[in-house]
Amino acid sequence: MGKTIAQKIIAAHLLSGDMTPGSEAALRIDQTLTQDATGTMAYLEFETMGIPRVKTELSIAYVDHNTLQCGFENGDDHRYLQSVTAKHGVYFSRPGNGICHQVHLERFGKPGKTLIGSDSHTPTGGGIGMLAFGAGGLDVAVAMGGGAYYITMPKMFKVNLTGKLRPYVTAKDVSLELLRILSVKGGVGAIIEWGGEGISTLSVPERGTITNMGTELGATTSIFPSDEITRQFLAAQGREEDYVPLASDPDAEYDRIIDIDLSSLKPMIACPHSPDNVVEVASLKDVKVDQVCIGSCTNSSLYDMLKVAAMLKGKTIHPSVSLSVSPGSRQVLTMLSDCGALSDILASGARVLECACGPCIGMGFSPNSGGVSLRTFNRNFLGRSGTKDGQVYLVSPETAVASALTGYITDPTTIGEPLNVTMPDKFLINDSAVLPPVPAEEAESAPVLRGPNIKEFPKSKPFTDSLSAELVLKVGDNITTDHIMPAGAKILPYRSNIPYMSKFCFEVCDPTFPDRAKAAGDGIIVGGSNYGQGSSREHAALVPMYLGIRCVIAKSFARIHIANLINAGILPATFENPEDYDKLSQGAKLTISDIAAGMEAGRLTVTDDTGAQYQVICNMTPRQRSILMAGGLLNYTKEGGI
Ligand code: MIC
Ligand code: SF4
Repeated sequence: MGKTIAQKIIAAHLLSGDMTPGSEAALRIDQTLTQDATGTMAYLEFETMGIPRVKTELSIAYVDHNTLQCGFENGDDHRYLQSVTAKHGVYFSRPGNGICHQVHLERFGKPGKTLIGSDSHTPTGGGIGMLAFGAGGLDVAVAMGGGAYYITMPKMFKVNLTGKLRPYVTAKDVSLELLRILSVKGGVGAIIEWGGEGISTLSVPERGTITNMGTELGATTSIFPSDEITRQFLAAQGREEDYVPLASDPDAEYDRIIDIDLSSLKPMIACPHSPDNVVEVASLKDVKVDQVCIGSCTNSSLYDMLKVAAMLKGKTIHPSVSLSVSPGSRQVLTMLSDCGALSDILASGARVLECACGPCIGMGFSPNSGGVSLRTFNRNFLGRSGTKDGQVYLVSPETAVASALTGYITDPTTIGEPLNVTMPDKFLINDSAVLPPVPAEEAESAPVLRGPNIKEFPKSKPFTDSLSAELVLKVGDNITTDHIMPAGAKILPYRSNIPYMSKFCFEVCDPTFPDRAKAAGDGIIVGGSNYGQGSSREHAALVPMYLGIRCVIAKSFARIHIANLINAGILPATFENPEDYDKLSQGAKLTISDIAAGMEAGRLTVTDDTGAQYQVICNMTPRQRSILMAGGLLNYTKEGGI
């Protein structure tokens, strides 16, 4: 049987395990990336491992999330990151150089290579034919140290594209259409490969938009072939030598094939508060808009920005709309400026923000109370914008500009002549904001600069054979990591300070949770399906662990979050009978006995204070069981586990 693209890359990087769906495969990782909000923790973990120099082909740390610097915290973290990376052989992309995924696509991504990143949108690299996974910081630290990255072998889905996008219909609309078809759970346990004759009409940045949003489907990752379009992009970035062709075999088999005809697509929009709440833009034409934000790792490429500039040229935005534009990288911003397009954006009345995540993660530009905000981003979870009752919609840059001009949600296909924007033959290359590490011979004496914001990594407890704990919180379906551990300007600066962050854990669902969890001692959380979707932030596991949570029982889990729970020493289990979810009430005292034997059998019995019993499933590999029994990956690693 022939192989899919992902299967070929996995086969070439397989260290142990096998490639049957559902079994555990250990992969050799060629490249790692971190961003600052998850990176401080990842490098603290790397330091604890005591490995002097990274063992990957390339490891790089980006600073793109926490760039506001409202107090000493961000600045201190940046200095820590710059110094710790220099010492250990990691490149450092300075604040302002751009959003990790955009810069990585431009300057470092290589077809056929494996990449893990401490950010859930790392699969953006699939746009250039990389097999790229989002992971928790600890998994990235282990990979930097030369350890394997473990995945549960996914199923293979193929999206077959035919036709060609009509003017003003975009790659973002393709992503939103797939979210409408599959939902935020539809990609769980699968790698999504994009193919069909339609892909030859999509540039690398457009492919990056699509692989970026595969994360919102819950997919393990997404990938495009590496073809002539990829070669041209790499050549324009001055690195044609990184090109290798990659395609699936003609007889490769897929578990599911989805056909999308690009020519028949319409502009789509995701309504509050979930990326899969998708309808046609035209159906919302009477909705008044307060704010429009263009940027994020989904839609901040030069190609996107040139289209935005062309649509804004000679026009003024509607007086009741506030428009922000955040170019994805310094390369994008400089090229916009050199060709005059930046002036067209500025002249329209837009506010140009730094090349960073910015409003996407609630770092400034929060909407007004109850405000309608159209964003070209990938997530519109409740409260993420920083305004609790903000109404955030996800759209393409074209829909964003059309709406900023009219003041109402506007289908861009109704507003003008087709745009004539093309990709440049040569990008402007200036990597001066990427600092190389110090040479190995100077590393030992290189200082690591730690400010007071860097607090100790919290300690987790090993499991004994039985656990008695209170069910401290019961939540519903699709709980995101933004519910568990919110981000935003108020909390993000404390990503290296777990005790402080813990005050905000589950703030959106129940602000009394931190105090109640602490008072309970050992605690259990019960969740619905797709618990922990969204971000890769391991804080959504480390903080509950710090607050005493020992086990989460849910109907199902998101991929990265379940790995983070295990790494933090929290036992994840699923209901054998999903109806049992309704029988458990918050406040119940639960006992789980025979933990070691139950884990080995993959099934545990939970008894509540009335004596009623519930079966829960915990299918784990021997490695995962040992990590849990040791109380988390760091303890396990210290005990010699890798
Ligand atoms: C996000 O988009 O939610 C983030 C912020 O980039 C996160 C990482 C984090 O929480 O630091 C992600 O997607 O993994
Ligand atoms: Fe940054 Fe937003 Fe992308 Fe996350 S989704 S990496 S916050 S731009």
